[in-house]
Amino acid sequence: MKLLVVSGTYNESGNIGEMIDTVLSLQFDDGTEVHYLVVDDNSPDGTAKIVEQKAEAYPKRLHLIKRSGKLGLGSAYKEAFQWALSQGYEAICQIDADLSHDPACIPKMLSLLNFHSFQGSHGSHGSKEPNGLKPEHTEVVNRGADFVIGSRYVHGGGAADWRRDRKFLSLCGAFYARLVMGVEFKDVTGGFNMWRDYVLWDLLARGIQANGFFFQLECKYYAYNMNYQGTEFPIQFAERKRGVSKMNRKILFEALFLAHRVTGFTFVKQLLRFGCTGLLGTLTNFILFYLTIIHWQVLGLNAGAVLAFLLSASQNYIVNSLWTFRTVGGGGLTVSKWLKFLASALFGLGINLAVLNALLYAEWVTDKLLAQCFGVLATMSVNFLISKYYVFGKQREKEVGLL
Ligand SMILES: Nc1nc2c(ncn2[C@@H]2O[C@H](COP(=O)(O)OP(=O)(O)OP(=O)(O)O)[C@@H](O)[C@H]2O)c(=O)[nH]1
Ligand SMILES: [Mg+2]
Repeated sequence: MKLLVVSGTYNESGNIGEMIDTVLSLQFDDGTEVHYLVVDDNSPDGTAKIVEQKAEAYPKRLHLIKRSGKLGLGSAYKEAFQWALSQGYEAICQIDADLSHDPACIPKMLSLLNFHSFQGSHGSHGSKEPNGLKPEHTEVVNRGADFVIGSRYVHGGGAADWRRDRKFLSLCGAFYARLVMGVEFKDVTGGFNMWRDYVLWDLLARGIQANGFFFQLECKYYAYNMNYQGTEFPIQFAERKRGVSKMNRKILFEALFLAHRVTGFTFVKQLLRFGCTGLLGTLTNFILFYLTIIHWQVLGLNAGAVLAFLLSASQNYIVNSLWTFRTVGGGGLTVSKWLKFLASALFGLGINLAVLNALLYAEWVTDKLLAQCFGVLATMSVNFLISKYYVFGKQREKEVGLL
């Protein structure tokens, strides 16, 4: 196996020397040959110079791409991936150059990868050749993972020296990305990942839009939706000791938006449709309530209310199934999903009552109508999530163009 470790660098002169020595002295049981590629964006602190000096100590194993200016980590990786594929590397490992990721994990991550060559596209996308490069895949065998994610949030992983607020923010970010993008990995924002070459062929052919921090999420999202097998390997993330972080608030807010854009705003569209369906259901409920109890007087108060609830919730189930959560190849109407939906509606009613009473009891809100607004909001949010992820299943939403 030919392995290329890749780092983007911007002002990492305090770290890059140690990174190079550590990566290039890694030992592999299976005789894997490891090379290291640094993509430097004309760092003012002379990072590239250090790499050039080191190159003499590691002939043909240390590579450098020098770019004209700070073009973003994502764009650096895109260039690195193209170069790696053109050189015939079979496994490519992304790692930050600030010593936050421990290179000692690389051999273990590599052992989780699928070692067999692979022909053509694995998923729903054609394996077009990025920029005229030619893949030489021979066999169709798949054992082990197609990509490995260095994960802080699986058992054994962590970020011990992170401040509590940073940890909280990162966890929220990971949760948000999972929620919106529907990718079943615990750590989607991390930058320590390993890929088999054929996955990168497909990713580059598909086209990755992000040039910055969001690149990490976008790659995982597409690879997941192409049905490639990803696995998480526990890593300990260490706070950088030297150099300055390039992370800032703008990048974070941008990522919040990009998570939606990359999925074709599916989450927002579903939320809006769920809301409209709920309003329609409420109207049905009122009409039934009025007809059976007040107009025709065929049912008592409770019986009428229960019937109105059952019929309007069933209507919601049908509309949500055929419209809100209509997914590619999605399952259609079934009794079991209908029962699950009714149960979640009942659960929602419980939440509504709990929030309403808690707010009034604690006197956080004195106006009953306002308290009920919060109650309905909480109910809708919970019901939406239960519907999306439980009742209608964890469908892999086939990216943009779903709705
Ligand atoms: N080539 C290139 N590399 C970059 C760029 N921005 C960041 N990097 C590198 O990407 C890696 C991760 O960046 P960091 O600044 O450490 O970002 P972070 O890990 O999210 O944040 P901290 O660990 O808190 O610093 C490091 O190796 C950086 O040098 C860029 O614009 N171009
Ligand atoms: Mg870092």
